[in-house]
Amino acid sequence: MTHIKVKKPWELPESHATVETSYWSRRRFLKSTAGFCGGALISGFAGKALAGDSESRQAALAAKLSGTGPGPVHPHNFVEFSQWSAEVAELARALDTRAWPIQVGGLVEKPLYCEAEELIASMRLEERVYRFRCVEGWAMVVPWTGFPLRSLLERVQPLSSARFLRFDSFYLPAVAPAQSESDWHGWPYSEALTLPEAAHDLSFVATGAYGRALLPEQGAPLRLVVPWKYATKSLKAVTRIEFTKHQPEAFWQTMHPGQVDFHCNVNPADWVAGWPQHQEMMIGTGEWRATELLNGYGEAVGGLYA
Ligand SMILES: Nc1nc2c(c(=O)[nH]1)N[C@H]1C(S)=C(S)[C@@H](COP(=O)(O)O)O[C@H]1N2
Ligand SMILES: [Mo]
Repeated sequence: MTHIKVKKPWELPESHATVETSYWSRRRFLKSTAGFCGGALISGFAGKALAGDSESRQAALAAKLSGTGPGPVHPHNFVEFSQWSAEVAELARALDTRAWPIQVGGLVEKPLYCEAEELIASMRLEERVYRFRCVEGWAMVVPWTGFPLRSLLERVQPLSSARFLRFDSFYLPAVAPAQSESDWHGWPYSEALTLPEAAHDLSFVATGAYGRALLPEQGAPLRLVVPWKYATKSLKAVTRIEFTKHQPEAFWQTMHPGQVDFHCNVNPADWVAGWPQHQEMMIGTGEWRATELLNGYGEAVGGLYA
């Protein structure tokens, strides 16, 4: 029998992907926008910038741009390593992602504990070309490799009492400088989804991008990718997934109480911790455009919030 691949309405052609050299350099973004997710707000700027005072924002921007340090211009947001995006890549290379433990438990029939490599080898990998949008206002289109989160759900079989999933990244203060330097005790970086969100076809676990395995700074060996939500939800270096009955606290929600909502669904009407979200800049082309509700995935996921 011939197999006919039916195109999903949310599928983007690979030709829409951000040009790979622009993905890595992100130069145009660094020159033109200030930080939020890079974590400048973790430090002293926090209170003031949140109050929406533009002088503090300018200061946060200046600090972010001057903080490029000796690292390659290859910026990533990964606050466990540094609040300065440009030095993340170099610092993150200290993370040994081999023999990476993955634990999936809580309210499930069949808890799972194995190494990431084993899990990846047991999954059918596919490519997904997704829009990716950070609260800082930059956007890109990334060709990820990985597997649908849903296939992991099928494997562990959530109990009927499970309503949420909490995703934890690692806690390795000897390797990730910010985890030992910061006196803030909310580590590990964690995020959460509702069970229906996690079971949605679009929710994805990435193992690679642009046809290559993820590097540590990209969240190797496994990262979450939830394209209709701000990138804060796309947690890097997942090591634990816990199915829970009650809504878990997420990293940025704890950092900015009352100013970052649980869902973090992309919405042009939002102000996230004082940052307007009506516009976004495309990495690579530098084009500014209007933010789309649910990052353009409204048709696919709108039903989750109806
Ligand atoms: N563990 C962890 N995951 C994380 C973050 C982080 O600081 N730590 N930052 C988030 C934010 S705010 C963004 S914008 C993206 C950045 O992903 P990229 O560097 O692959 O573009 O990762 C997300 N996942
Ligand atoms: Mo972000």
